[in-house]
Amino acid sequence: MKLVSFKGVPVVRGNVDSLPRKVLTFLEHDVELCQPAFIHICDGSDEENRLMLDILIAEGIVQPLPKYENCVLAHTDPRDVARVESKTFISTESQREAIPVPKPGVKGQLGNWMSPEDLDVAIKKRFPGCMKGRTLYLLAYCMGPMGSPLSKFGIQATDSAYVVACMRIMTRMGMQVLDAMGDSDFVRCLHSVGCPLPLKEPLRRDWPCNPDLTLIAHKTATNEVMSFGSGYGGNSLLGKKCFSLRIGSAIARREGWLAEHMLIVGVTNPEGVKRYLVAAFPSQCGKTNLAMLTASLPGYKVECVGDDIAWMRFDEKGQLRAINPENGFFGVCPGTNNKTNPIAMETIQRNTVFTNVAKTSDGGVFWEGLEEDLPKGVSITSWLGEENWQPGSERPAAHPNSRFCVPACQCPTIDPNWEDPAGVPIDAIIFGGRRPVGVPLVYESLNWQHGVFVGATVSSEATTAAEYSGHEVMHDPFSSRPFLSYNAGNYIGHWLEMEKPGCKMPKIFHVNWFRRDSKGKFLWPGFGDNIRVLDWILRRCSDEKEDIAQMSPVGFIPKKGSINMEGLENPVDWNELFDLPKDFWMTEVDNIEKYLTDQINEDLPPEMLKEIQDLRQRFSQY
Ligand code: OXD
Ligand code: MN
Repeated sequence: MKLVSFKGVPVVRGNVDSLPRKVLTFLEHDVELCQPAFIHICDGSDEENRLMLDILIAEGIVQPLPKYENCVLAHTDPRDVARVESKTFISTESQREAIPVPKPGVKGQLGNWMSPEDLDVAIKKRFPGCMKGRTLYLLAYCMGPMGSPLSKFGIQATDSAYVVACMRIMTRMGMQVLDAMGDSDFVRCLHSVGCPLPLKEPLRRDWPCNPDLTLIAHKTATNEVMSFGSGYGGNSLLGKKCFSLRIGSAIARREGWLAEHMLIVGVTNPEGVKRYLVAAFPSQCGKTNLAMLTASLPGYKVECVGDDIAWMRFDEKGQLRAINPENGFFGVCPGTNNKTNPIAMETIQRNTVFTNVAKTSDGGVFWEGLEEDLPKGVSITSWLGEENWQPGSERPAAHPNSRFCVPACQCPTIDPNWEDPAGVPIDAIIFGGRRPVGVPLVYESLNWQHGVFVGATVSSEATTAAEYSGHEVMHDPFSSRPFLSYNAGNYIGHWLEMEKPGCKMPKIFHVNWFRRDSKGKFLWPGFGDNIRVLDWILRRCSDEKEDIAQMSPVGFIPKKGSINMEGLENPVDWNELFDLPKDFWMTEVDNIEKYLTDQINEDLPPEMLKEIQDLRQRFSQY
């Protein structure tokens, strides 16, 4: 069979002539720059997916997992295991558009900027000829439900079949998207693992990547992402953090909506009343667990719309509505088990790509937290290939950031409205973090402006492990610090501007599941018992005004006994959970003030200075 070619490059699958004009121009540019050996236009079919997995198996990048249905396991080069914030850049004409200018002598922590000129140089150093000998896969995808006015299109060119397989899970991808796109605009994403053939040096663990030259660059003005050198996670599945959060929030600012690092759930109470809420926690603080919560209170049901990202805008009636732009879950494996998240465990039995977890001799997977589920007589090979790995070994069985990538529709508690093109109505916004001391289980902000302050001042204990270290609590505004794509001062300003006459502003809350007693023991059981806190929050959003809250210096806190504690396995210490130590909070206000004024400096909205003053004032009188 004679292959059709495009710009002299054979097209091994798909029909270039049927591509929308703008997509063709994009392809032409990428082909000329990257010089692939073949072009493959992805159709998103099952058959194509099988082909991708067969290629990956033949190349030694993934292996089948016969214990489950259609699941595979990938192991990366150990140097390519996580998002790399230090190599992630926003490129805008002026630096101040992208990041605030900190106070003199202060190192900025709110993103990395690159000038368009420097980015051009960086691109020229990396992309010309970077796909030599490889196939360029062209993916058309849609972030958000097909046909929703809130959804957006993307096109990604990539030379990684692993990325194709994962993007097919994480986004709506393929022919139906190309058909629906017509001449609509799309976010332009170019990705290369940075290993043209023939290789200059041998691959490690068969995983192509180029850690020395890794770069993830965003041009927010023109909706472009260029990612080089990494094949893993948010560095390469460009629909997720790069598009849905970084480019997404820049578009959202221009168009007057919000793109946030938030889960979305629907909660139905025993009376059958259902309300939706969104919650923002920093990475690895339990968003996926909360999104898939199994309620410990009888009669309550929690249904999942999304576990990581929410796109939200007010409709014509002034109701805030949210969609989940994603189509799958890219969740952290270690710690996930039948106690912490039985729903996730059920979800990942089929059609899942696991990455960097350990393998069992019966063709299954293993990670820290699954010890009790391990069948007798089974041996473990660690993610690094250590055979007969034993619990307690020096190195973990699975990488701490190992992941499952699975279609959302497989989740047994997926919300029936999760693909509603209109989005789901949001009544409450929750912020939170890991705060071992001083921060109560839950409080409600006094008003929208105070709620924005609560979001801007999110902090969380830096953790890669579950043990209590009592170490550094890091600021993470809106739980989005690694995903900010424009000046954090303007980000806060945009949130403030969302409050408009005619809009029903959701209430804003802060939760902390991670407070500890003086011996370092958690004060709150968490997991399924978090429904008790969600219940209080949603009662606060109800039109029936119950007498369940009281004013405190941080905001409204629950009146003693107003959170349903019936049936808790162990009693909790209410006073300790809601204690507001004055000395802690006076220091906290100083820290907040220093962080915001050091980092955001002249771009900090004055409303935040007023909130700092008011919080200090309330505590000084406490
Ligand atoms: C993620 C993250 O992968 O936030 O979702 O790091
Ligand atoms: Mn995330």
